[in-house]
Amino acid sequence: MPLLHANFILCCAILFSAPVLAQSSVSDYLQRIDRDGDGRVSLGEYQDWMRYGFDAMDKNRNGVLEPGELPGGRGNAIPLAEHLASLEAGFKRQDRNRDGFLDARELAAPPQRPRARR
Ligand SMILES: [Ca+2]
Ligand SMILES: [Ca+2]
Repeated sequence: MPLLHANFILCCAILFSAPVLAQSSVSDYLQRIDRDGDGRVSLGEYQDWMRYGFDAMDKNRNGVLEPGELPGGRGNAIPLAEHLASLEAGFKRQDRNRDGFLDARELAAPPQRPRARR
């Protein structure tokens, strides 16, 4: 994964995780992501929520973040599929008990650091 992409994901993670730092708002935050209202966040719900950042940056709506659309105006292009794969990796890191869902406690945890690249 290109370093810039990792930074971009981290920025998104920090941006979107900021509201959960206040413990009292965790349930509100979960409810906003939890589309089907089962009290936990599935991978699909997580990706739908987190891709807002991608969509907001994808000015020409072609499903790819080109260098000109990236912070700083340079870097490697990021296809949506690659972004979703990165979100999935992040989701799995947050899913501490590996049940395939994020509960309020897992959602409130600070973003986990990506594992060192091989
Ligand atoms: Ca759900
Ligand atoms: Ca879980």
